[in-house]
Amino acid sequence: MTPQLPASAWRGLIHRYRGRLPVTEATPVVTLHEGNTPLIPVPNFVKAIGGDFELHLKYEGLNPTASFKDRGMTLAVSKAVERGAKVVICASTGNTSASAAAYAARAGIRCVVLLPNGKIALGKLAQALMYGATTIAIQGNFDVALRIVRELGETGQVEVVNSVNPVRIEGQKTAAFEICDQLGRAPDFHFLPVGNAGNITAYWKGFREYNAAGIVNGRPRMFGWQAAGAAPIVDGKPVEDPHTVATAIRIGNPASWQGALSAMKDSGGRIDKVTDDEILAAYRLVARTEGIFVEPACAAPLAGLIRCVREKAIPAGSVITATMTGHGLKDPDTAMEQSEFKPTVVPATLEAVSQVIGIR
Ligand code: AN7
Repeated sequence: MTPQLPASAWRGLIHRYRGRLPVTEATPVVTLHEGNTPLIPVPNFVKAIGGDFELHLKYEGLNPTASFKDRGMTLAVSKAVERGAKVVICASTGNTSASAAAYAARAGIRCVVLLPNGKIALGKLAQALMYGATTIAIQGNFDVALRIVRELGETGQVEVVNSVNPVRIEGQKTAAFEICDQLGRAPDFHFLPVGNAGNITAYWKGFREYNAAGIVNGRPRMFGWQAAGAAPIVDGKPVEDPHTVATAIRIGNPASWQGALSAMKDSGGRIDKVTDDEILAAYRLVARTEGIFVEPACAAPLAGLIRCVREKAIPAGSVITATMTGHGLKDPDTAMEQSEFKPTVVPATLEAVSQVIGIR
């Protein structure tokens, strides 16, 4: 039975933005009611970094599989099912595989994921396994995995749901729509992490479309951030052996390289890199000042913003948005390392506990 819901009920982003997405009445909508994530102002963080602007974080970690990938995946799996696909496949640094596995489970089709062995955050691996994906760890990095997946796609026997599938970009652009809807305007700047570069391509498309439709007047300058050890776009050449603590963006040869460059050039933006130390400092700071726990990749744009403040590159009073692409719980190992937890073990008495807290 189809549940009767009030018209205002959130039913996922295909339902909300149907007119701007490549779907028809014939498309079977595979949804976990993704999207509609909060846009949270973070004044404590801005104060801590010495900024004099507004910053709002688009907390994409609150999607059903805890990353922004669900936006592209609801559409990619819906279109795959519409075409009669029985198997979806992707290469992934973790979040795409978690999302593909969930939406395939929802659709009742098979999912195969190729992951770089040993370089996947624990939570993401747990997700692929729990959702029942055929999980293959390859002895190579993401870029190699994606090459194999593309070759498998050419056999016509599997549907590739990486962002080389243009439908993924269409779904992901809805985050830019939501930001404008939530802010009542377009931001002056949008900051986000860059790995395979699908998301920066998607956001720029979304911001342009909303502006062209007259829903908002302006468009933001797009500021994308790579990790220093995996910064092919900044360095101007593919990175053979990328490395960074932010495993989500450990990518040496991004598929949407050109899309990222267009977003940067057309918006008057910037694509730059930050070190792992800068990433980790921002990762801790946003958690402690705002209670917002993100995975390390999300801290790349925050570290980038700290850099911009130092360079006085942001005009006073600017309205800035930044995408927090994935939830902090995805990567508990890095969180435990970074918080340097050394338990204070005490006798189980009021006195002993009071003494540690410093009250009496
Ligand atoms: C948390 O899951 O590429 O620049 O295979 O998981 O669109 O690639 C993940 C990418 C940023 C970079 N933040 O986005 C994958 C994968 C998080 C991510 C990115 C990813 P793109």
